[in-house]
Amino acid sequence: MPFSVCMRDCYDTCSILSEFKDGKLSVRGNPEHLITAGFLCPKGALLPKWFHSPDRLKAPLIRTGERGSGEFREASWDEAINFVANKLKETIEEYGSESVLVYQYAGDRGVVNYAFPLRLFHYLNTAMLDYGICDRAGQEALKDVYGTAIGLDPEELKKQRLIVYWGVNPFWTNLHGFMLAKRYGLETWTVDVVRTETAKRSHRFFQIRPETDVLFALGVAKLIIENELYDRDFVRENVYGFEEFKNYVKTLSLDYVVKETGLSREEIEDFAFGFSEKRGVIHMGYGFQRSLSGGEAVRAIAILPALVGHPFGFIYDMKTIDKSYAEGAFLRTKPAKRIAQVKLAEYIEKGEIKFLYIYNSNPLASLPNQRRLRKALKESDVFVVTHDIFLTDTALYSDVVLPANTFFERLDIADSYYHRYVALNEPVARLYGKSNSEVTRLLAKALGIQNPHLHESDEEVIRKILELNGLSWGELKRKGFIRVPEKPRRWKTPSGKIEFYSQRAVERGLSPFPEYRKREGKYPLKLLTPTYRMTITSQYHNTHGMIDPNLYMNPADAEKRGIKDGDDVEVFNDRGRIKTTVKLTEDLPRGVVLLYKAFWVRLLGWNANFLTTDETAEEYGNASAYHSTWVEVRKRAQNSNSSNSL
Ligand SMILES: Nc1nc2c(c(=O)[nH]1)N[C@H]1C(S)=C(S)[C@@H](COP(=O)(O)OP(=O)(O)OC[C@H]3O[C@@H](n4cnc5c(=O)[nH]c(N)nc54)[C@H](O)[C@@H]3O)O[C@H]1N2
Ligand SMILES: Nc1nc2c(c(=O)[nH]1)N[C@H]1C(S)=C(S)[C@@H](COP(=O)(O)OP(=O)(O)OC[C@H]3O[C@@H](n4cnc5c(=O)[nH]c(N)nc54)[C@H](O)[C@@H]3O)O[C@H]1N2
Ligand SMILES: [Mo]
Repeated sequence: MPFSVCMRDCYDTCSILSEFKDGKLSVRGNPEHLITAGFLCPKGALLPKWFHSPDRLKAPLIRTGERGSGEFREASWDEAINFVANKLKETIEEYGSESVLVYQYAGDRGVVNYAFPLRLFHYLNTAMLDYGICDRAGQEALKDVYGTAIGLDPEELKKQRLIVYWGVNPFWTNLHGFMLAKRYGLETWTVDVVRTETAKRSHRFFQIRPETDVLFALGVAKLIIENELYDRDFVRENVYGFEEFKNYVKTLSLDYVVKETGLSREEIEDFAFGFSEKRGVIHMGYGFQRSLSGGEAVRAIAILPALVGHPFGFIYDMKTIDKSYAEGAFLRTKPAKRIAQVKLAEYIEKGEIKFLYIYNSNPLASLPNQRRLRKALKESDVFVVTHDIFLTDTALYSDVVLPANTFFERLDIADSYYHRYVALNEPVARLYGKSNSEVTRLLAKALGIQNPHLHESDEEVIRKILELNGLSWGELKRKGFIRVPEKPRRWKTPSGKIEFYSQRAVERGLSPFPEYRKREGKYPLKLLTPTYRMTITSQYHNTHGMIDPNLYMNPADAEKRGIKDGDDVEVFNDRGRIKTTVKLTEDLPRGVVLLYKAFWVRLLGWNANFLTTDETAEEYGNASAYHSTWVEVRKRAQNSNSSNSL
């Protein structure tokens, strides 16, 4: 039975046993893989439906109508590739290589499939993306404190008693991780604004007001320090700036923490006493740091596990192998112009991008401030190529659309940003489209590029990467996965210690200690747009249709506005206006409303990103700030059939 890997942008990176029989694909979780543990999540179980979807693109498309109109004609691969290659050449001749941008992200995590096309763009010295959409603020913040964002190996949880899920919803986003912690018998606590499915399955739930996590963490640190509950020996030897930090939290008023966070004094004390007694570890999510306060929050929370004596007592990111060979930055002869991902619309508006090559991503669903982005694309002369499995919103706005295949149709390997396994993905069947690396090789050929790195086969790249990392191809083929052992490591900060006083933050003009800034918007309600259980960002909406377009709201906020459960409402701010129905729930605190993130606009008529802000956290690498969005909601007359005005 061939081995597959679920290549979705997900913590779990599951090993799958696949079978293709009588023209039908079936899948099951690999029982030998510690994390996958023989079961798939509800989305994973639906992978055959995705693979067999009648919507899959079968032939390349060339735009014939206005951009966004959906008018295309079919073309042969030869014609489409030559068209793209000629346009690429012309753009570089006329505007220079930096006017070309390759935009890719979370579609497929295969080592080759994710990175190989970048070789072409490095070779051509084009502009490259400065990733900021997902986990960037936390990456920078953890570098400030630990010099790295790579934390605990989840298998180490076996030796722990308590895990705190802070701003993460693993029952939906990291199901196998959540089940692992339960299997290991850990006590689980959740810190979230929303009473999520994870919160409901946790031993304790701390319901915090949005963007006040910095204060909660500092309040907990103050109690741990002032009650002498911290690990003195560990702190003395391994922490830089402890005394200064102690003086900093001395001035913090716990009454103020209570007032801002919405947590009671008892809850803050319970957290401090319980966390230090049980020497807790913390899984910090990607979700909660996507706000203007996210970076400071991660810096503050990151201090807590160190106080109780953990050298790397957090879960955030994992890097087990060096994959840089696949990307081939060595092919560049000039340093890259970097374009902040969340600022794509701004660069298009300024006319700095003339050729946009998009793969593995659906920015016309996933980027914030959609109206601005769509307008910029419509009004500019940028030439857009999208390589995708489906006719996404992004594909609709493109000049050329190239059909991609799925990971069931090619060879690849994948690592995980959560656990330490590298897994093998073998081809199972072949239906339609071409892989990202196949298209790259075709483009290189059409451009007359002879450099051998642009013509290497997938297997050659994989074998080279395994060799560079000291891993065995034979073992991988036999078992379907390899555990990459962890090497001893130290903190990569300027002091070589865990920095409670961050020198790196000071260099970026930030305070040496995490700081709280109260944030309010022009509109009264905070809009959260977290992940949805049955989709991966925008994926699967078109293939199994299980989405939830409701606006969730606290009954008290609804009552003030004369809104009842099930009413039609309008949600709006300066950026956009969407129409949907409301569901009332006590799972949300007052002042907070929720829409799930990034469904297909083509299918729904709108998505949450028509409302979200494209402001970025500048000191944190221009990280996205989706959750720093405010809106107002009003009731709509029943049966008003006016459509969404996007
Ligand atoms: N409002 C709001 N918006 C958000 C977020 C949020 O929390 N709130 N979260 C953000 C986060 S964390 C992320 S990571 C981004 C993700 O944003 P995107 O990177 O845009 O992710 P997806 O929507 O999954 O789109 C991936 C696309 O890749 C395609 N694809 C899949 N496999 C392949 C392949 O092998 N080859 C090619 N060429 N294409 C393939 C899929 O069909 C899909 O259209 O969204 C962000 N958007
Ligand atoms: N089912 C499913 N799984 C996924 C994805 C998906 O789309 N669907 N996407 C994948 C991707 S790209 C990513 S990045 C990860 C994201 O994984 P998670 O981080 O688990 O997901 P999110 O839902 O974005 O955010 C988690 C929580 O942050 C909370 N939150 C928001 N603001 C605050 C705040 O100020 N403070 C606190 N404490 N909490 C806050 C939200 O209420 C939400 O419950 O999941 C991956 N896995
Ligand atoms: Mo993400």
